[in-house]
Amino acid sequence: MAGEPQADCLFCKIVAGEVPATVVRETETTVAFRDINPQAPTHVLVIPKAHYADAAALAAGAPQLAADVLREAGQVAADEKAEESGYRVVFNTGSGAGQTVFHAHAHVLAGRGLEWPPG
Ligand code: DGP
Repeated sequence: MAGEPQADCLFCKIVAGEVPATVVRETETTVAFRDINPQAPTHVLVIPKAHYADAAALAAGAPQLAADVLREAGQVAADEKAEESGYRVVFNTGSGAGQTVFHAHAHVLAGRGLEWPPG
């Protein structure tokens, strides 16, 4: 069922504390933790605690939760002092766009120059 934890989902396991992660922020509905393979000096993932496969499913199924994730992405950027220099929030959606973990997550990237268009 939409939003229910999935036994085979890595990020559900992080939410449950079954897989360790370097958590930088947590709310009632979201967790933010450092990416295991950082692509920038700041690379934090913000996830909803509830399981939705990707950003589109999250936005369609739980719009307030999608807003919570976006708000927390902004808070991570503020905590990392990235507001002035700028930062990027990315939702890879679908394997063709590079999504490898099918639990919705926002990448918050900062701390270096970020090219546009992205690769
Ligand atoms: P994506 O490719 O957009 O699905 O991003 C998945 C990200 O998750 C990727 O940047 C690497 C990160 N990741 C994968 N496994 C783990 C893990 O066990 N712990 C943490 N902290 N990050 C992980």
